[in-house]
Amino acid sequence: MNKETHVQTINLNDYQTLAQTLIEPAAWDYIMGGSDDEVTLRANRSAFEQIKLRPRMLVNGSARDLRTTVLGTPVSMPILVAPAAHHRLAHPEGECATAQGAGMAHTLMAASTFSTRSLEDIAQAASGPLWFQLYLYHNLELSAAVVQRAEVAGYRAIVLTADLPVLGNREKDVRNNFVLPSHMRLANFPDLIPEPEQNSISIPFAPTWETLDWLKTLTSLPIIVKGILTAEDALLALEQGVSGIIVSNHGGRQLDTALASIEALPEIVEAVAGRCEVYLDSGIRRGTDVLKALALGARAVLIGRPIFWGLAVNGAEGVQDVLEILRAELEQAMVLSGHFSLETIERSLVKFA
Ligand code: FNR
Ligand code: LAC
Repeated sequence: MNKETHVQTINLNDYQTLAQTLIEPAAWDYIMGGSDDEVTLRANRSAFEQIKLRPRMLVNGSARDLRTTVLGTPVSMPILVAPAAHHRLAHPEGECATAQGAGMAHTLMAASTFSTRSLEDIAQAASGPLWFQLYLYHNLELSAAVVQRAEVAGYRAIVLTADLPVLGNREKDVRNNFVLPSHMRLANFPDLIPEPEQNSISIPFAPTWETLDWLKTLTSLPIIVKGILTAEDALLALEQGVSGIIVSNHGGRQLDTALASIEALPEIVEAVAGRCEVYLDSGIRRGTDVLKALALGARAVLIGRPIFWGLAVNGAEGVQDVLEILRAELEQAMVLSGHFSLETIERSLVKFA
């Protein structure tokens, strides 16, 4: 039960419904929207629904342990906070509240280059581990500086987002003429004079595989590439020595009609063959979705939009609650399918339709 509103928030759908009443309509469209006809946005959900579980019965077990590690960092569950821009659209404390909520759930948050709180403020607010998501912005010197700032501030990995060489065609934002409200800035770049278009959805410049060579000279932190959807690119990422790959279509916000992330996962896991960690995001809304991703070889999943819903409804506590709901659902789904630990979850648990 949500204290202020007395609306029940027992699952992520409830959070979505309530959050919509609390977030400005144009900001809501920005957060929720996908590109073009939103085919991939819908596929991210329908692909999970089409995969069926093959539960095992009468398994002897009791202790349930959802703890795992990501690149050696302990987390309380295989569910992490995806990097996303502009959290202040959902809550005045923005990414600082998110970091608190993730810490209260004892899991990890990836903070976006395009945060509305600075990476240093986020690190100060955080009680849990952090990754820093990198967009190349403005010029390479400024981009190098944010990477180095993130390392100094204690972030544990750099996540290079690969799937945004240009912004996807989000037609809701075009129609709404959506711009970031003027009191919100890209907090990691306080010295940049705001140009009008800089307050619209900020547009980075395109990284390439060579960007990884540049990045490796700048930081000793492990590097993760986010936005991979093919085995071919997973192999190129491995050649570059990445420590992790996030299989993602950016929540259906970039190339429309691209594969659902969960459809792309098996070929990537097969190609990687254990040589780096593989994570997945896009469309995770239920514990059974997490279970399916784990069964298909993801080490952990990340959630994007539901974090905005938790933030809007109840700040840091809302973020914590969204994460705890997913944790409880995952735990129940594991027990119902005969799995008492993450280690026993395997490919045979799922059947593609
Ligand atoms: C994002 N995402 C994103 N990704 C990234 O690497 N850097 C960013 O700044 C952002 N910004 C962003 C803003 C908003 C409003 C959304 C909804 C998403 C993508 C994000 O990391 C993730 O891939 C998707 O959100 C996952 O899909 P779900 O969980 O939202 O379905
Ligand atoms: C987005 C960018 C900023 O998806 O990642 O809106």
